[in-house]
Amino acid sequence: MRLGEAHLDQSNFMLENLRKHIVELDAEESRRAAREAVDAGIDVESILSKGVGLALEEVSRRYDRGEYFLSELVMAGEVVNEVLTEVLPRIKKGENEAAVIEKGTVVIGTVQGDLHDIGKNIVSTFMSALGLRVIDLGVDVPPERFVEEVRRSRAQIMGLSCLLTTTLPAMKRTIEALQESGLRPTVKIIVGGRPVTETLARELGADAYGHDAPDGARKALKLLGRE
Ligand code: B12
Repeated sequence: MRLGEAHLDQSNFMLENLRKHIVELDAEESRRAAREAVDAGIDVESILSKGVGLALEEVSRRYDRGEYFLSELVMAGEVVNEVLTEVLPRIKKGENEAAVIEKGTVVIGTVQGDLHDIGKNIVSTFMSALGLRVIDLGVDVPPERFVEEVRRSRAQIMGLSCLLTTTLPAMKRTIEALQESGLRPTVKIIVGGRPVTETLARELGADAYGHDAPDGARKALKLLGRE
């Protein structure tokens, strides 16, 4: 086996280990596995997509099959938040250290009625790492709160996250509220989250769709004309 292959093998093993601990809802072991992966030099994007993302897909399948219940979903969220405390600070200190100049302001949040924030938090971190000033309004954010903060901060971008199909209408209402406020011509809108697609984003009246955090952060820069 060549050196490169051995390294790849070790990376795959570490990511598999991380997935296993997350799916088993073991916070301590998950956190340890995440730290080991970061220390071994596995890039953050891989840890998030092949580790955290795939593990949560498995948790979701078990929930769909009735093997996991809401309490397990809650625990999975908590375990992943633990993992993220190991992983996300490395993005800020990592390759993007030079990008501290603020290139624009983004007001981001999870729309009204929706409490999912893991994905949104990762997107915020990637956007900050690319030099954007990010104002995170949290979860269950009413349309008028988005509008108020966009006006106050003079943000150029509004970012909306939504994980439930039932809260897609809240995403629409938020975009409409921005239109009604008269601010829409000066503010670009980027949307994302599990039920959102490129087509849906267009239908909702957004300017861009990000399928994951790196994509969302890159598209935000593009909206500002600063690729
Ligand atoms: C963890 C979890 C929870 C946790 C959330 C904890 C937290 N702090 O976020 C808790 C327990 C609170 C929860 C509750 C519920 N959940 Co839940 N949950 C999940 C689970 C397992 C993981 C979500 C997640 O964090 N994914 C990982 C992140 C990294 O991915 P992501 O969010 O998609 O984000 C990425 C992209 O989408 C994108 N992105 C996201 N937002 C944005 C925004 C922008 C601007 C951009 C550019 C990109 C972007 O980038 C992110 C990073 O790469 C999913 C299943 C799944 N696989 O998604 C179910 C899931 C979303 N939940 C579901 C359900 C049904 C619920 C409940 C209704 C359950 C209940 N019976 O009460 C409640 C609803 C509560 C509420 N009002 O919101 C369903 C939704 C089904 C549907 N069709 O709508 C899912 C799909 C599970 C399932 N298989 O049924 N949940």
